[in-house]
Amino acid sequence: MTKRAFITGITGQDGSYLAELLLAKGYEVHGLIRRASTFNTSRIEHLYVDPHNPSAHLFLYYGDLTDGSRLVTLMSEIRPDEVYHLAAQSHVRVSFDEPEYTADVTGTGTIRLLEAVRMSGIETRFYQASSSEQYGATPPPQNETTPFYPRSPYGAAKLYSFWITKNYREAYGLFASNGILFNHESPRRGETFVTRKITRAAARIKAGVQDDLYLGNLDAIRDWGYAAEYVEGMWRMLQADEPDDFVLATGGSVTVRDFLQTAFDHVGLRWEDHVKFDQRYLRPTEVDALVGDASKAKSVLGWEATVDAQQLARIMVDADVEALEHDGRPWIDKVNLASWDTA
Ligand code: NAP
Ligand code: G4F
Repeated sequence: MTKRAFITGITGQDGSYLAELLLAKGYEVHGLIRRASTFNTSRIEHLYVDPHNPSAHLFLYYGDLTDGSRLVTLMSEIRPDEVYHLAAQSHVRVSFDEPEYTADVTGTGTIRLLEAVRMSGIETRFYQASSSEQYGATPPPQNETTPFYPRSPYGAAKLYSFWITKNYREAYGLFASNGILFNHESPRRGETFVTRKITRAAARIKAGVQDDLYLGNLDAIRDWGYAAEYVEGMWRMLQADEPDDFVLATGGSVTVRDFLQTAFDHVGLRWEDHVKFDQRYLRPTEVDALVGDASKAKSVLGWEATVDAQQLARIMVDADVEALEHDGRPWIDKVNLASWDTA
């Protein structure tokens, strides 16, 4: 029997890797996309086959986490075996600018989807994309028993989603698991998250199409892993015997400054010659240090990260260098990134 998966956030970094993984495993993949005036499907273009073609296994549907009745319709019609809930307003700095919207999408959006599952009466397994941001001010190392102390509207919204997912597990017997994922990155990472901002800038400065890189707090510590590995962990959570909550992390502890050093070294540049401070990238409350302990995922799911932050930085810089070389547009695209990146 072909398994059917439904992915919210399929156009995002993780959604694209997960869709790739599930298609490779023989799943039929159904994804929620937002209507936009420009195409927002670039991360999954390589997977798309015209649905009129019998070989098509990927199907896309317009919808939005703010539209509960649409979610009910989709759950009733698609009747997925597995639901991967990845969609969110996922940018921490932006959540301070748009706290109410972030609560609606990143928090309430989850209850809309859980209710859609419940109201449609389907038998399905549910994955919630929970976050290490939920630990916030609680010092590392962090694992499944560490108390949460969110430090942003995003972290607080994710905390709601975490608990409501657990509540549906306990109240209705839904097979619902939280993946508490530490930062994971890739060449597909959104351009305003710090790792991608750095690797893209390193490539552009090396190519002579950018001079400076404006950043905020360089002292923050993160546990950066490779997104392609983390989606395997999500899938394993839904194949487990019991629903549960799992941390996925590398266990590594790296500052933003360390990541800068590795990325710029890789293209033979000194970051100190190009990086400037801009306070607009500071957050009203910062999360100083996130370092995960993923030993439960290793023992129960057999999942372990293999790519560390240094390897990841080099993978991402190489991809950004290659993208510049093949795109052909950097010469007409000479912009100062700080002029549009307010996140
Ligand atoms: P991402 O690249 O920002 O992708 C977010 C996805 O959500 C996109 O597909 C986006 O659609 C969609 N989306 C946003 N608002 C929506 C709405 N109102 N209705 C429907 N879809 C909406 O995020 P990611 O890095 O892949 O992360 C995936 C999930 O894991 C997120 O929930 C994130 O908060 C969580 N998480 C991420 C990390 C990490 O380090 N990456 C760590 C822990 C948890 P568009 O393409 O149209 O914008
Ligand atoms: O790359 P970031 O924006 O990621 P952050 O805030 O850790 O959030 C990411 O990871 C979470 C998991 O812990 C996810 F839940 C969330 O969805 C997202 O994927 O910032 C990382 C660090 C922060 O301490 C920030 O203050 O980098 C610091 N930073 C310094 N300069 C900057 C910048 N961050 C951004 N985005 N832009 C800067 O210029």
